[in-house]
Amino acid sequence: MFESLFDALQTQLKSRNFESVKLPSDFEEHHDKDSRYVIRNWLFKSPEFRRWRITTLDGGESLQVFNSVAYPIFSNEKPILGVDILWFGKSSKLLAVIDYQPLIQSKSYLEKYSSRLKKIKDKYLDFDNTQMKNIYDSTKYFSPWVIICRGNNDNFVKDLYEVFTLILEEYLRMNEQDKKNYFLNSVQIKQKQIDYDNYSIEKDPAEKLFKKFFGESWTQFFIHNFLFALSEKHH
Ligand code: BLA
Repeated sequence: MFESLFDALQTQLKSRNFESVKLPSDFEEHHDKDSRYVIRNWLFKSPEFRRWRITTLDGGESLQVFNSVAYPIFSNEKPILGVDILWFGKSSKLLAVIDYQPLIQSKSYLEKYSSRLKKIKDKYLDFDNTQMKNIYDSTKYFSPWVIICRGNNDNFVKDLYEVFTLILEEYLRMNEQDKKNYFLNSVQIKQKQIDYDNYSIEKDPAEKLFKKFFGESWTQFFIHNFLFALSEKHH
């Protein structure tokens, strides 16, 4: 269902000379025992990005997920790009969350990097929502302009493509244009990215779904070694 988003992202990364990183076959593609759910993963890197991962979960009519996280290298203080887009077939609900996820919450950092989302989002009224339920703490690793959209119609899917590609292009541009740091040094950036992975592992509602489909041990291995690879491994 989100193939067009996936294709747009892959095209952008390939045209910018990102290198594709080979994954263990069990991460490349993994099925539940009835093959009703299939999870696929891709990993890219470049001189500016230490890790750009993409995950899709294909549950046919009942569930479709497109998830991606871009981590700049430790000498680059830019926000993490976070994308979580889900379609729940039974209730016909689409949830799209996209953010330039800030490493710190200082006003000037947010203004400099994350506020670029505002210009994009202002053009698409359906996406003018920043209200989160309480799964995540909206003041930790989310910006005031986080895009959270809950919808269900076709028009929305078309807008989603435009919003996604605009956000992606702006994010890549921001990382190409200004390579100086103004707020954090490499030690701090690294610590913030570790903390992001630990925080995400603690909050991510995906774990519950994965356990249901793929079992406890594969799920633990997958989230600690692929989704949030800097997280502490022992729990
Ligand atoms: C919410 N993400 C969710 C929910 C589920 C998933 C089941 C709750 C849905 C609901 O409230 O209706 C599921 N997330 C997944 C799955 C994957 C996944 C299956 O990552 C597979 C890989 N989540 C992220 C990233 C962001 C993110 C990178 O992984 C950052 C943009 C955000 N997901 C996010 C937020 C919510 C959410 C903020 C809650 C939305 C809200 O509070 O309204």
